[in-house]
Amino acid sequence: MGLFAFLKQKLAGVSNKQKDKYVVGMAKSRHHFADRLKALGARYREVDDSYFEELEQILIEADVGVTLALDIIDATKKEVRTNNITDPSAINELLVDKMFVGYAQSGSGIVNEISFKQGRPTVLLVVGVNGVGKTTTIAKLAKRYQNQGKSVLLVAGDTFRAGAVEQLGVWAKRLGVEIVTGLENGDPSSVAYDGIRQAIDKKIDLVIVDTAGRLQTKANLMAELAKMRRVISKEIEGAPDEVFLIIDATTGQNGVVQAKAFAEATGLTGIIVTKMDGTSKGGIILAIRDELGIPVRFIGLGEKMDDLTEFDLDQYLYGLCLGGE
Ligand SMILES: Nc1nc2c(ncn2[C@@H]2O[C@H](COP(=O)(O)OP(=O)(O)OP(=O)(O)O)[C@@H](O)[C@H]2O)c(=O)[nH]1
Ligand SMILES: [Mg+2]
Repeated sequence: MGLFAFLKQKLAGVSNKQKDKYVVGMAKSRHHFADRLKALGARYREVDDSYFEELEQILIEADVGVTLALDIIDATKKEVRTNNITDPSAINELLVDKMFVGYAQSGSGIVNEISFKQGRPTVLLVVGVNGVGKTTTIAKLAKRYQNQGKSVLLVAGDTFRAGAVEQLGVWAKRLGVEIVTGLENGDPSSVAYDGIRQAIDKKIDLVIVDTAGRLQTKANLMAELAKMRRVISKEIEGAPDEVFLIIDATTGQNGVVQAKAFAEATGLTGIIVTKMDGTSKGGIILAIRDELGIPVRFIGLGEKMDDLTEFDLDQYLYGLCLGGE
């Protein structure tokens, strides 16, 4: 069975509401990627070198990363030669298959949901460059775990940007969760400390620590994150249990550069890719997996509270390649 038929069959049991999240959210990426693949297949009767060059271009423009694009093309070419395939539409399917084989192998066994610690608060630290969607994603996560019956406390660790504390405060109020704030321009580590102490006292299940956006090249700001981490681990051994990097899908390959720097400074247990709905370059997820090996745990597919969903490779593929069919 071909990959497309396989995917359709595999997702038959997934609710339309869930599938639609990917189908709607990834429309831009799909138009850019799947529609171009189809058009390419229609233009060529038989494949030749220029066909593969165009194929490579489509992959690179979908932001899967140059190294991965070349690997995928090589693997596809090999199989085309070995099996004497000449029909371009069969090759498209083969290409998509090759794109995902690597991800499926390296990504198996990953649990997306936060795993909760018993008998103490579970701590999640959220980091990333400016404006990527950290605070919004924190609100979305708070809602998700609140719905699962967990008590949540938010820590307003962005003491730097004017209005940041209020922004988180509005979400806390709307969701009805607790929030711990500090002084504007105060030390974010001391707010983190206060938050953790309160969470322990109140036996909170999940503490989510917001942080100010920072460029990964600013050494002093990266050191500040490392300090927050240390302060948290002094209060709760082993915490933070999760450190999520938020990457804006529209930033493309720079997201990979950001991830490398943040991983070095704070360690990362997961990545959330936001604004997938606003980009035509949905291949970024594959580039992240290929170059970093850090799991993408959730993706943001819109600005609303429910527009955060667990990352699922099959549904992602469906949204990227098939959803409109
Ligand atoms: N379309 C879309 N917009 C999003 C998504 N996630 C966040 N946004 C928007 O991105 C903008 C920035 O979001 P914030 O949550 O303030 O980003 P931040 O990383 O906390 O920003 P700083 O604290 O200033 O670094 C807001 O307008 C959000 O509504 C998403 O998945 N899709
Ligand atoms: Mg913020």
